[in-house]
Amino acid sequence: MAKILIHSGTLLSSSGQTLGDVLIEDEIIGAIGAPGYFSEVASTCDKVIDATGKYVLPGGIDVHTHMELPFGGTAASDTFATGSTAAAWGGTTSIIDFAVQRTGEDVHDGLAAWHAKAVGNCVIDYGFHMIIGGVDDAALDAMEDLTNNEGITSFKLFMAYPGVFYSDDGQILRAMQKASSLGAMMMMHAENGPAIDVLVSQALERGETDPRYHSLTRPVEMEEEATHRAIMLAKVAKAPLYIVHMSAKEAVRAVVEARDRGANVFGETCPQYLYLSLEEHLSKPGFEGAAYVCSTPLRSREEGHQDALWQYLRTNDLSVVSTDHCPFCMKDQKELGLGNFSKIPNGIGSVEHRMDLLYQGVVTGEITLERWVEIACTTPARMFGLYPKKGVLAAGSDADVVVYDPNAVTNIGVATHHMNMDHSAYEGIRVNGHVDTVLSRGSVVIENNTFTGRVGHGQYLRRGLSQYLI
Ligand code: DUC
Ligand code: ZN
Ligand code: ZN
Repeated sequence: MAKILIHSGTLLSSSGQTLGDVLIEDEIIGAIGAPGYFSEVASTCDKVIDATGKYVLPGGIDVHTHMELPFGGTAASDTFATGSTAAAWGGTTSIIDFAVQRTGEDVHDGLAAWHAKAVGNCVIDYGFHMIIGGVDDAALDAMEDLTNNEGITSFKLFMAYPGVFYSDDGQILRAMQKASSLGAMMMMHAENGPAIDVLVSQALERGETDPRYHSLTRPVEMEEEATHRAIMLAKVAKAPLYIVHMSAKEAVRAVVEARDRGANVFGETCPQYLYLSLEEHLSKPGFEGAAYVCSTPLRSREEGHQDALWQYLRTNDLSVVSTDHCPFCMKDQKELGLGNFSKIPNGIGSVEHRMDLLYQGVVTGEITLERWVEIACTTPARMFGLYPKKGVLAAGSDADVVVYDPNAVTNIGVATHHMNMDHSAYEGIRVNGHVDTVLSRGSVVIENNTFTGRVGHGQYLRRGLSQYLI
């Protein structure tokens, strides 16, 4: 049996921190002890990692990625191999990607296509949510099969992108009723797509073609209204609801109200909505702002969305931070929207930087160390049926472990990142803190600033039901 000892680190959980040692046996955590507790077995270990002065935490779980997603006439530029490698560099040891059923396609065919992209290509473990792009009787039957037999217990619908992924309210209600009967989680892209399409056409007619119009034609009200409508539909269907990539503080207010009345409604945000803005990034001169086109869009800093999102993270009104990792290169991809912002592929890539960027929230006093672990590791695992296999340092859990050095720094940018992108939304940012060592199911994948993992090591995760539902 292969044994690894990590000793003398500060062990972090969502509820506290303590000095201690972690003994890893093959793929799982065998035991956790006080400092020195395993000193007698240290000589029998295959590897000993000194974590003195460093944090030891569960591997990050990014529950919202889009590897190779076809979008706007192109496809997200990270494969499962490049994207999962980049994730590992950044201390993320599990991803949940979105398999896609487009309108007119069979759900099982869409799922099979996603398995084919991922199998044998991942460095870290991976699971799938299923995008249902055509709610009909067959799709509803498939939701049942996927929940009961395939380990896919969460389904994403879109109130945006008419003609591509969009579901109308009747379809949404039917899917929610099905999810309710299964105990599955509904995930919602909450933006009023048909109304946005009108605003986009009117803007283009006025000659407003620059990237910043992407945000101006997707006003806060379109996210707020759709979020409220989704919550009301979920209430009627008695379904749990997880709103993805929230950027508008008014939309989160709707989640707060639902949670205050006891509803199973959850909100997710992403680093781009915490750090980037309409004024400073999307409005950069010329076509530079295209790098920051994503949906929901970046919001105005003057209106205070970013500060409000940090506050909602502190109060647990927002439960999870994922990346919505959906990378496109500027060359040949974002460039599709030169002269017409509506043709810019939507997405920002940051699967490599989520843990570091959130740790900045600890450094600047926005969140505690414990909350960092909670929103990036533990809650994602519990929310999507991976706990306690993932998301916690505990005997019997998978040995997905990050040793994090708070005294080192990370320079973010194209020259140093491992994502398949020719730009970075965080170019030039210097982060206090650095991913030191990463283990995925007991295998060291990052060490001494070197990748030691293996494409194909990552396994498919069959997930259970969310553990936040009564
Ligand atoms: N938003 C994005 O930014 N990209 C892909 C899909 C989405 O909803
Ligand atoms: Zn979305
Ligand atoms: Zn997404």
